[in-house]
Amino acid sequence: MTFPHMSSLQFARSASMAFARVLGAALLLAACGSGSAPSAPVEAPTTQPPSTTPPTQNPTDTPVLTRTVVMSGLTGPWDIAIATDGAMFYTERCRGLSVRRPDGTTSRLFGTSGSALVAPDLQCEGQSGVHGVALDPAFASNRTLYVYMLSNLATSPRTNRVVRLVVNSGYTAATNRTDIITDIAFKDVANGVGGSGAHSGGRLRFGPDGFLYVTTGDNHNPSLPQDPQRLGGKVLRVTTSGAAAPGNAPPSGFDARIFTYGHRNVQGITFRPGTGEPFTSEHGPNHSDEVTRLVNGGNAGWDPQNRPALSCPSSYCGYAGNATTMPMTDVARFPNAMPASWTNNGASQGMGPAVFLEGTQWRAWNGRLAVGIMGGSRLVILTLNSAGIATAAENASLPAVRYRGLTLGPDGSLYVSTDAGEIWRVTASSP
Ligand SMILES: [Ca+2]
Repeated sequence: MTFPHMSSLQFARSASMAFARVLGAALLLAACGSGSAPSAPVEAPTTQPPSTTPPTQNPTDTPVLTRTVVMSGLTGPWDIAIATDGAMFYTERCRGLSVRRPDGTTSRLFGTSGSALVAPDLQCEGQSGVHGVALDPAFASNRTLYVYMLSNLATSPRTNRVVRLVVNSGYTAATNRTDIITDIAFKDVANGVGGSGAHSGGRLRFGPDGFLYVTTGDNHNPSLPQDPQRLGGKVLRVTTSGAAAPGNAPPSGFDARIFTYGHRNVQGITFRPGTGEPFTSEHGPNHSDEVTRLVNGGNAGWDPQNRPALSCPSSYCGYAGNATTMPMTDVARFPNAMPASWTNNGASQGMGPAVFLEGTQWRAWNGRLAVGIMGGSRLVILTLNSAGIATAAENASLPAVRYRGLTLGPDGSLYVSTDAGEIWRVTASSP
């Protein structure tokens, strides 16, 4: 499906985005205090620089966005999870899990040296390391959360795993590490299409059904997405102990933890308000970033193997073709594949995370899907019809950065992590 590429309205928004960027930069400079140029990012995160971008005027139905830089100077922030008391957990890909308490102070809870609980097995390699974080639905009472990480506890190959932790009441310590999934495929060695550590997926989210959804990637491994037993190129749905959730309906012979398969590299998963349907977002190769509405047991249609007409390094055809010869959703091979909800106009811009916006403060965007684009440096707001197909797309008036993580907080605000080392809070209000 296609959309008009840039309407006059979008053009006006682009102009206002540029203005907001300049204004945001000016405010950040002002926040440095001395009037000198901002210093380079430092290891230790800073908190609460008072750099809030004032609202800009928008059309009546579009919410006014107010962006506050909550943290800066982080090292590769990846994902965010927020407790009801306002404590904000965040991961940094090569460091681990940290928390920013409601008073603004921080602690490193889990990961490399200096963390309250050190994980000597933690690896940071290529795109991989510490990725998703999700709070247990009963976090307020059981203090339990989940982290996705690359580990060397298994070797040849190493694996991505999901680790369960318990955090104390003061948010100063993590204990009771339990590895609940230990066998998620990892690209251990480079091959003809790229270095090790590629395509590890790694987003964690609880669904409204109370089960944990885990997204994985194809590792540049041609057979992985359609493999019934290995866990790469999948969405898993498990209990808080990592067991297959009841009701998973993959085809016969599949690992029972698999909810959907045939994925390339799923970077986001979120659940539609009202229906609870899971939607994923994933990178395209050199075309077709995809948003997909998941169906239990469904095939997402990615199969980068056995394409004799293409020249495929290391037998991986994922980069060898085009939208016709190497489609993200191959309905010729898999007629019942789940269709794409949106393909980013056929482009590949490094689609990252996705989250549904919810709450009347989001005005016309209430119930719409926010999708972070990394290479494309924008946040897209999709309107979906009842069949889950996008009928409109617009860019939010926010700075052009690589959007790595998106989380809706309990306060209804959108929290964003960026590859520039920042975490923002974006609040919505009426014009
Ligand atoms: Ca697909």
